[in-house]
Amino acid sequence: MATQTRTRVRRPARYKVLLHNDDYTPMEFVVSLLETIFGKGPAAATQIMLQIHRGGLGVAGVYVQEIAETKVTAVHQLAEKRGYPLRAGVEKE
Ligand code: TYC
Repeated sequence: MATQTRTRVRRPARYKVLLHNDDYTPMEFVVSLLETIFGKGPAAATQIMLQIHRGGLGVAGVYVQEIAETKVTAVHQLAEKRGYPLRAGVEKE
């Protein structure tokens, strides 16, 4: 009888995209980023933005690494274009 090799399925690690609070980025800009880059609806986007505004940090979304890093780049590009100091980063879940 043939030897059977069982290979376990590994789910890809997931990464949180974190947004940081600052004093200069307008609230509406953060809400629009959460809608356009992270696919949140207006209510969820507003909630996340306020959580960041009050708590200093918040999770915009959770993705596999490459997608998470692409989202961070998109945030930085849009913020830079407008001259806002918005910071974003990824953290392994
Ligand atoms: N604190 C900003 C303000 O009062 C709003 C803000 C929210 C900025 C979330 C960044 O990630 C952020 N305009």
